[in-house]
Amino acid sequence: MNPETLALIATLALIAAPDAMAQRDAHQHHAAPTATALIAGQGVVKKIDPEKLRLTLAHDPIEKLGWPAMTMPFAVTDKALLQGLRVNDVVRFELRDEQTIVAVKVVTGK
Ligand SMILES: [Cu+2]
Repeated sequence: MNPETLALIATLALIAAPDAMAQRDAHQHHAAPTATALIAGQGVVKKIDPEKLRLTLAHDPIEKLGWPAMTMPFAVTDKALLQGLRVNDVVRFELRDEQTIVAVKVVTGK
């Protein structure tokens, strides 16, 4: 190997090293959203309150949260999520931060 090649390899190593660190950083950043990942659940609509942006559900157990089945009010991020819902509809929903519904879908209705 001639000195020029060695110099090139040394330069490449210097360029590559910070890059590898940046990749590790990126992975740490990827880990953060896991804490706020959405949690899916299923339940029956008990009460709809568009004024207060609230939806009361009798939800099935939510294993990820260690919750038993219960009836409780949830906040909804948008009034539009409540449109078309009726009491006794069976819905699937997605929760953010354990109390805020960000998505609702009717599975069956009566
Ligand atoms: Cu609950």
